[in-house]
Amino acid sequence: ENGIERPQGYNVSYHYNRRVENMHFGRTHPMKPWRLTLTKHLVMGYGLQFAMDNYDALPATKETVAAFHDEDYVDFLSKVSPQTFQELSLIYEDRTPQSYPGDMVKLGPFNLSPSPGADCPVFDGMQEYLFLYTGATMEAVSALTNHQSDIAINWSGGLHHAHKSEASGFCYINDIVLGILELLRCHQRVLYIDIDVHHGDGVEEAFASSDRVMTLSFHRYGIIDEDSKEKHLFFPGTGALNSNGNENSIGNHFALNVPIPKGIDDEQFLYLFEMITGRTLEHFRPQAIVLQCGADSLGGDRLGQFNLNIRAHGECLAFVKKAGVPLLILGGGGYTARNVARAWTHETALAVGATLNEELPMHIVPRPQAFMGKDHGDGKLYPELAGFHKNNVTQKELDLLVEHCHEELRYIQH
Ligand code: VJV
Ligand code: CA
Ligand code: ZN
Repeated sequence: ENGIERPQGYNVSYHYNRRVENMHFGRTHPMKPWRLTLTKHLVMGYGLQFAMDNYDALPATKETVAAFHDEDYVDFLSKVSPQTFQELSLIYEDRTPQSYPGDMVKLGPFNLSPSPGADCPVFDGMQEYLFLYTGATMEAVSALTNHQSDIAINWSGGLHHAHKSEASGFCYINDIVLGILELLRCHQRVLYIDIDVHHGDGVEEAFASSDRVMTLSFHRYGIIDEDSKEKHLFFPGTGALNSNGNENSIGNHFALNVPIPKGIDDEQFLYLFEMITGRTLEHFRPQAIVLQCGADSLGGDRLGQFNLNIRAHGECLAFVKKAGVPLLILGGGGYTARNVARAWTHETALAVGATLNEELPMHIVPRPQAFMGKDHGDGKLYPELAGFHKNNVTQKELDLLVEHCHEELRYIQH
């Protein structure tokens, strides 16, 4: 009942370093590392730590990070601070991208910025945060490849937008790519699944020419607000249905994208997820799976536009777990902190095979206010989150998405 046994014999490990909690991207920046504090409070409040191996993650080394990232970029990341930004910018002037059209934020080298209004600001303690979330992912991969764990969890990881030599969308180091590269040393085929509301562009791009890594992302796609005269695309704007890997390489057909309009509900999302992921598992037959569980696909998220409830989000993990291969579970987006904590606690319970009480263990949680009151979920684990966005998804659209993906999968036969 409280997750203190190991019912199905799954070995689950939890990889975390609480120093990530102290980091601040900026006072009003949507990415709040303290959502990880709230997650820890709920996980421990329910006693789930007794059902897992708990590791204190060490920071990744520069060498580890350079397995994917450009050496100049890694150097810059490990040196830069709000104090040294100006000086270092002069040295790396030629690596500075153009600003977004219409955006006032001044960008610096590698898409980093001294401005607190930027997606990827430079903040105090940044290095420590970056190398810790990456270190936790690498340690989780080690637990899997050493056969110490069947499922390894790092809620501080899952930063899918970072490119080889550029930060993007709150992501600086792509811990997912680094983790997959390491898994490839032991496993012939790795499947990456991404249920964050944003497209997993950095991971897809890194493995676009590989037939040993298949990437599958479900995401909001299209114009953010149809009623506004500004026709901005939902970030990052990639991940169209017909984007299926590098066509001129062996990786052609080894990327799947499921672009979704706003407002999708539980039943519709699970229909897509199970129809497409199920067929992908049959055709690709992965030897290991990485699941990015971005919680910004939940209803009521500050940046997301879906209507998913916590149980439906968790069904994705439960479905993937049934494949029975080594599983790396990562966090990602999630901007309404109390619901991020609820979802990732529920998913930790699914991983260990525990059922949780709907009443939050308020007497044990240090910050119960965060979960109390009508607008904050009334002390419940599974508050109703649907209905924040108008549902623009039709059955015809769902069938079109499934049909395209099934057609793509016919090229894959292992
Ligand atoms: O939409 C964008 C890019 C702009 C240019 C930069 N300005 C700041 C925002 C518009 C076009 N970026 C997205 C990035 C989303 C990243 C999601 C990451 C993940 O969940 O997939 C994985 C962890 C975006 N949407 C909203 C914002 N940026 C945003 C950024 C801010 C902000 C408010 C909204 C940055 C600073 C501050 N407020 C103070
Ligand atoms: Ca996604
Ligand atoms: Zn996201």
